[in-house]
Amino acid sequence: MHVIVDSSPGTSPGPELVQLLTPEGERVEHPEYSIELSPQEYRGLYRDLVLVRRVDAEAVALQRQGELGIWASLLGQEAAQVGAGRAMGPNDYAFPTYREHGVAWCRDVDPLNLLGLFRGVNHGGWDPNEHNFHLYTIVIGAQTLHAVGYAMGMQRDGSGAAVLAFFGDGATSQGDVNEAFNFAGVYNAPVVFFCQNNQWAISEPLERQTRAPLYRRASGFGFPGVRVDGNDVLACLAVTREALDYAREGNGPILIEAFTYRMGAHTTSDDPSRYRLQSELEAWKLKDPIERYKRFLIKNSLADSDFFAEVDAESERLARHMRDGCRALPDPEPLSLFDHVYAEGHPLVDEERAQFAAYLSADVDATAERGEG
Ligand SMILES: Cc1ncc(C[n+]2csc(CCOP(=O)(O)OP(=O)(O)O)c2C)c(N)n1
Repeated sequence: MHVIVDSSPGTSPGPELVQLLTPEGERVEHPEYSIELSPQEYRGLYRDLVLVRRVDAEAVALQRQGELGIWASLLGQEAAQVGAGRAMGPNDYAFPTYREHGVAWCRDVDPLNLLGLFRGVNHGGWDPNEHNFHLYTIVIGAQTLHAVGYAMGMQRDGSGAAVLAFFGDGATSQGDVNEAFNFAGVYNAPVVFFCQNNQWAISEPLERQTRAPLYRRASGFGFPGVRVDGNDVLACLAVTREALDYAREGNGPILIEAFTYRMGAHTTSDDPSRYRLQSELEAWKLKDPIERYKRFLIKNSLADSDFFAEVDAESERLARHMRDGCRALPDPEPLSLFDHVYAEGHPLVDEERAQFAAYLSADVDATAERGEG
């Protein structure tokens, strides 16, 4: 028997990696992907990257001060998220995990909403349909199924738009993600699967998830896959734009693997020094998505010191907005728990709401009787 085994574990980027910017900020050409933006658009991407990193840093600090229960940092993944987020058209719809703060930014979700979720005072607080950005999903991989179902609905409605489904490398081991791939392929759903391969699923390294590069998983389900440098915002934008066009034109799903690195802890409850070497982080710091893009802008005279100073000032204003706004977030009204369970209400939920309201008022009376009110 002649057996061909591809045992490449998929842990090194390889020649298939789509790149338009080297880690030194040199613009390079790619035979299949190109990008040409106006100077203002080039500067806009830098602004996004810096402000998104600031949102993240400020949230980590707020968690350390006891203002948030937990936070999942996106440090290192800014380019993947801004590139993908800015590739979306107004009618496209995104399904995030719990780490897509950069995509939320691109969909005009106020970062205070994200803080509310991690503070435990709301479920996200934004209207998904207003931003075409679904609520965060903590259950690993589940949102890929929601995304495919939504895409199938859009297909039937003839909306002409596409869905962008986010997930991590660890999620590719979930049944849900593989079921989503299969349904999307079989029904030719207009969905772009965007996997941020940040090399770690909490403490599990990529080599525990797959023997083959993740982008190649798509071929087994009958659709194309592409691997992009996830720390190169221009490549992520170019590849995602083209993938969304491909899906909108009725060609079916496509998988993008954005090869990147989670530079921070999994969440503020995690200590990565217990399972990975500092030298690995140091190597990835040299590929920092913001530093490389800043070098590109300077080398090509696309931005001057006034521009960088203005972005820094804006970053300070945003940080103040987050600090002040977070502490001022109101506690939720207990009965709001029963809102939005069903689109048009349900007798069982109404009954539960009435029971809980009775319980709350009984509790208040008992407290008053004990003279503690
Ligand atoms: C169904 C399910 N199983 C386990 C968990 C616990 N869990 C939370 S994050 C995580 C790792 C996810 O890794 P990955 O998909 O690579 O995404 P990343 O966190 O690196 O962005 C796990 C196992 C969960 N939230 N949901």
